[in-house]
Order: sequence, then C-alpha cells, then structure tokens
Amino acid sequence: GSIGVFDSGIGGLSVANAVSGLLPTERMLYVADNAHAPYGGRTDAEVREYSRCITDFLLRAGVKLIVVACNTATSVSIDYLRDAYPDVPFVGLEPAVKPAAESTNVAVMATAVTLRSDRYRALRDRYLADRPVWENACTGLVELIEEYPSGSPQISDYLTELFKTSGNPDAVVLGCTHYPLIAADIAAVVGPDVKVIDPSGAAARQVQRILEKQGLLTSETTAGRYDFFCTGSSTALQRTLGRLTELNGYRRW
Ligand code: DGN
Repeated sequence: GSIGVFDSGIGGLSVANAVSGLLPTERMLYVADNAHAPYGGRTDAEVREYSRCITDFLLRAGVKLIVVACNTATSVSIDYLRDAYPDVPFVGLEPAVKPAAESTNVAVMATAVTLRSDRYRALRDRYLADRPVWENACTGLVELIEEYPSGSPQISDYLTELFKTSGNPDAVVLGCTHYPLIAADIAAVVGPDVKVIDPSGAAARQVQRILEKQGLLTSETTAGRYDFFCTGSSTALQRTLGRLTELNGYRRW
C-alpha cells in the first residue's frame, strides 16, 4: 500500500517531501483539497467533513497510513478521524512549540482555526508558559503561497509587513504546512540568528516509526512512485513539485 497525504492545497508537499526523503521506496498518494481551500476560514464541522471525504478516498485507494499534512485539519479533525477509523494509523501535523521551549521570545504563525483550537492552546500552555508569544493568523498568506512561488516580491512584501508587529522573536514556529515552502523568505526577513522551526522532519520520522512497528515498510529497492490529486486547479501543484527536490521524481498525476 501507499502512504496517503492530504492538505487543503500545496502545503502538505513540505511534509510529503520530507517523507520521501526519509522513505524513498514508499509510494505516496497526495490529495490537495484546493477546491475548499483555505481551510483556515472554514468552520470546524466543514474541515471535519472534508477530512472524512478525503480519508474515504485514500482508503478506497488502499493506503496503509494517512498523514494529515495540515495543521488546521489536524487541530479540529484528527481525534474524530481516529475514532471513526480505529484501524487506520494517522499522523498529524501540529505547531512545533516544544522545540521552541528554550527560546525566550516566540512567534507562532498558524491559521485562525489552529490558533483557537484546544490542541494548540494546550501545547502552548505546556511548553511556552511565562514568556511572550506572538501569534498571528497570517490572513491571506496561504492564498499567496498558492499563487506565488518562494522568492517572489509578493511573499517578501507580505512577510516584511507581518514581522513589523512581532517584536524581535528568537524562534519562529511554522504552524501551517504551507509555511516551510517559504522558509527561505521567512529567514531572509527575520535574520539568520532566528530559529525557524519546521515540523515536517519529525512527522516523517513518526511515519517511519509507525510503519516499522507495524511491519508495513515497503521492502522494494526501486524508487517510490507518487500520485497527486487535487480537487481544484493543478497550477500551484505543478509549479511547486518542480521546485521540491525529493518530489522532483514524481511519476504521474
Ligand atoms: N496547510 C494548512 C495548515 O497547515 O494549516 C492549511 C492552510 C489553510 O488551508 N488555511
């Protein structure tokens, strides 16, 4: 079976890229639900419904594990998915606040749904209590990333404005899977001494651990094949796939 990965758009490609870097012989099936994007402005019930439909689609295609490569979908639907599909292993993506626990002044970028979720608040209160945490729902940023590539002036102008209000963070938590796609643009604005925390490597290791434990790792030595699906336009997917090293070897749509 393949590994299923989904997001509201191209953001989950940052996670898929990390998974294929670590597990290059695995097959992967990716769904970008861009007809319903951005999830950040949707109700919890809507996001849950989209997650359930995509999960059904992936299971019909025979996947052995599902990566919810979207912080927004993870925050409001991963418990629901685990209840509804008790036999399916799910790996979620959450703002990596734990690696920021050593930092004194933390900036968290995530969507509005994620920031108001109980899961995120519990993590924040556990690891980042008693220090200033600047949280920003980054309105419009996911749409910009879907439209413009990393390195474009539209992205850099947005980030320059955004970080004017952040004070001087020593760590930036990327709490949305779209943001690692513009990690270089973020680093250029906040400066080289600021730690930019991307959880996709940890998520990929989690996928590896689960597959190993359940004896589900692919033993083939051939390179994995990747299939990409989207519910809306494929322009952003095609553009981004061409830029991501590990996914450059994708086979078909
Ligand atoms: N990439 C998503 C996340 O990690 O939250 C969702 C972004 C969105 O749809 N707003």
